Amino acid sequence: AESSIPEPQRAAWKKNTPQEFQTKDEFLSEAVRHIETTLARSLFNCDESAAYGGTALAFRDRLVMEWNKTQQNQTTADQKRVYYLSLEFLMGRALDNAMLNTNMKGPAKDGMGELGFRMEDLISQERDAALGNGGLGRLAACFLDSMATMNYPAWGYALRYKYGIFKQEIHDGYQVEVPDYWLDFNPWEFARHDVTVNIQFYGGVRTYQDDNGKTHSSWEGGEIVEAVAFDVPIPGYGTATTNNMRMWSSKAHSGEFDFQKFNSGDYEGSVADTQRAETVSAVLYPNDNLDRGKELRLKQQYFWCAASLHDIVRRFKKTRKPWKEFSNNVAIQLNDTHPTLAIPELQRILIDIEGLEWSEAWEIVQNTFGYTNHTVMQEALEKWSVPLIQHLLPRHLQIIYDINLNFLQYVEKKFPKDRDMLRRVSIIEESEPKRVRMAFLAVIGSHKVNGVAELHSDLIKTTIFKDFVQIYGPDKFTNVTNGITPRRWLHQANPRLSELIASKLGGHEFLKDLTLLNKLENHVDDKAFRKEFQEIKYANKVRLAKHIKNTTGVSVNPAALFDIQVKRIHEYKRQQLNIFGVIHRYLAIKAMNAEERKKLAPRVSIFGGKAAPGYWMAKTVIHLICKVGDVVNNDPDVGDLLKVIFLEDYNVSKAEIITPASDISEHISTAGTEASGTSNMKFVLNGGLIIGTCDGANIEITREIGDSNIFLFGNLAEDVEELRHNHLYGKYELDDGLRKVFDAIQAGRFGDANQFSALVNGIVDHGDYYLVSDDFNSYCKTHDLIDESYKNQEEWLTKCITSVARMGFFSSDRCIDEYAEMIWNVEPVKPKAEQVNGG
Ligand code: CJB
Repeated sequence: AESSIPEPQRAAWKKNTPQEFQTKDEFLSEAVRHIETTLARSLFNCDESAAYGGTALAFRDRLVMEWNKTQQNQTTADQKRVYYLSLEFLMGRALDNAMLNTNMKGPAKDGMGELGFRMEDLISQERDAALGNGGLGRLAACFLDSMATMNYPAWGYALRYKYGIFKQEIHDGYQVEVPDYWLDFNPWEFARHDVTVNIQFYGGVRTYQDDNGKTHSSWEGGEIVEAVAFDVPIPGYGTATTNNMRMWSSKAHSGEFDFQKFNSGDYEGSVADTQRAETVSAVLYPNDNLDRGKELRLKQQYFWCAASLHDIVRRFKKTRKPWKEFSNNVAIQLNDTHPTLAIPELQRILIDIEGLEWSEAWEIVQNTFGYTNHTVMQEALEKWSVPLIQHLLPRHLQIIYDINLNFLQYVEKKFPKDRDMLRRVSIIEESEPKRVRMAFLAVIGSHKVNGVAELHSDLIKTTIFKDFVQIYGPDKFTNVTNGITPRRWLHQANPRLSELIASKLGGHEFLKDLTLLNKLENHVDDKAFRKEFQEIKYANKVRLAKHIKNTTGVSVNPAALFDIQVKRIHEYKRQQLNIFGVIHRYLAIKAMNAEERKKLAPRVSIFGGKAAPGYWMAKTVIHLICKVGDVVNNDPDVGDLLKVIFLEDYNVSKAEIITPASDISEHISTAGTEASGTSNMKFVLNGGLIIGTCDGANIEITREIGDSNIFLFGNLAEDVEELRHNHLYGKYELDDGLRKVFDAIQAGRFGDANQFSALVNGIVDHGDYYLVSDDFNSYCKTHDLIDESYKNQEEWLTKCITSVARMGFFSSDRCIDEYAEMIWNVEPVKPKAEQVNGG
């Protein structure tokens, strides 16, 4: 390592090591140098985008220097590392985060101010890194922030999609998808053209015997796609630790760019091969909580798993430790089943390439992996067709069959005579075609399986993994309730609130230990504090109102109650319940006289979220929201009493504006369907109250903040099955209020009723799977309660402040400590004293 380098060379390096900027002037000199040279712009054509670029590159340099030191330090420390495999990382923007985490925003802001730029304008030049769909991808991003902040030696492994989640435009009330080509200018990534892995697809398996008569298998032939590493530095907050997110990009293997074709004049043919290789990492699949089983998706999964494992194994081999040490050096967390192929892949590396015995290898595999489940919904559970895997990954299919055989023999011994048990738990579903149940493979190949909130972790043990609790015992299953990073979701999104809290708690320590927020309760009666808290909420609502005006043209009154539901559009999340409730309210207003209207609290109902391009029902819900908005927002009878807004293109950077601006937010999934939810936590942390069902993390939020500070409604998870049954057998009556809403829709009051018939019929005729009718009355009554509550502004404020003070549990730092202790068995590595950031 370092000590092997001769002293004169070390001295020369040391003398020339670039210095990290510490002051405004030093920052500015770096930024201007980048604008002039890297970006080739001058004073005369330095616009906001160039100024953003120069600032970002100056910060990137700084992060890369810290990154280098961190990596070296972690290598020397020789401790166990964590690898977080996620097909989604919803990172959002990086500049503000980098400035805040390095505590250098002030100097940067002043420096750019001298050039005549406002930092907010520069920040908003950046495109979101939107490599994810929703909660699952954002959770991965929060975890990276927490792991770096707490000095865990951890890497994220990602796929470098050329196109992230599509940009949503609304045309005439319909969603239109526009491609998100985000790599145009991405100063945060660092291409590693020297770090490549050849990934094999197709081909066949050759079996042969060695001199001792032992049988071996070897995967041969097929085609090669090259994986190229791109690294993104992940700075921790208030620490020098800068971790790495490694993204894999696909390109044609240099030997594969077909020179035969090229030389024989088939230029187009050879280019087509290149493009086919690049297709692997071209696009993020835009489905949330839905599995579509497409071949290219399977290719993506294997490509990224194989490249990551190769990288991890290569790093381990450098330590020259024996294989039995592997799982003492490496913990791999599978974010959902998307990376499950890493299990047979590691087994293949160990037995086919490294020559280990099956059982020795399998023990290493099980000790290495942990699996996080994020949903119990059937349509989201991945099941790959056996013929497809056979074709693409023939050796892996054999290994999966062998894993299954060993597993079923084990089960058979434990539960002799239970044939049905074997059928139920087999990794192979006996359907036509047969399918590989990836969740079962993930459970069998991991040492721990966790759900993401208490109710959810209980549910997986009684539903989808019930048999596995019998087989392995309950200890294999655990819970890690989700959390969010307070750096982005409080400090960055709501700087004024962060400052106010810091002023009361004597500093920003709470950003690293969120439980310190509980001290805020001492200030709940402090007049000046209350006033400032309220003013901040109002200012955040004004900011959102401006955004609404700019993007939709609709003026909303910031003094109205802001009622927000932003998340992916999904039937189980029940945006339809919300918009039916809005229509119900509209009808009520129309029926009121002037006196009654005066008593009503004005409301703004705000929606946002993307629908998967092929999810027709979700698109219909967006359309209904837009059409209701058109009618309500232009009805002179209504005025300020109700406005309905659909915000286009909800994403992380917009969430930073939206989240601090709620009075109420909606988390209203059918009980038992939302594994956790994380926006619920963001809204409460920012001083908004929530209306919600007894589902996911709402339950634990209630436990923490107290049930008088949350508006819960609706049926419980334990009753859902029976209610569904009742619907199917006609043993229920459509809710009266809902019937009136449907009558209004069917009378064409929001445009062509045919457009919405599937939505209505799904409830009236087709079993109301999400129990909208059963919960409708309770939902509307709870909204009435909210109106009443909001009238008493002092009481409302007390609820908000108390809730913020009690949200400490929901920091993703707490999650990461739980994973580290219960699942990974890893310890932090303290940065070296000479490191700069945050030191
Ligand atoms: N989740 O975002 C997704 N996509 C899926 O395919 C499955 C689950 C969400 O994961 C979040 C993080 O754990 C949860 O908070 C959320 O409830 C769940 O729907």
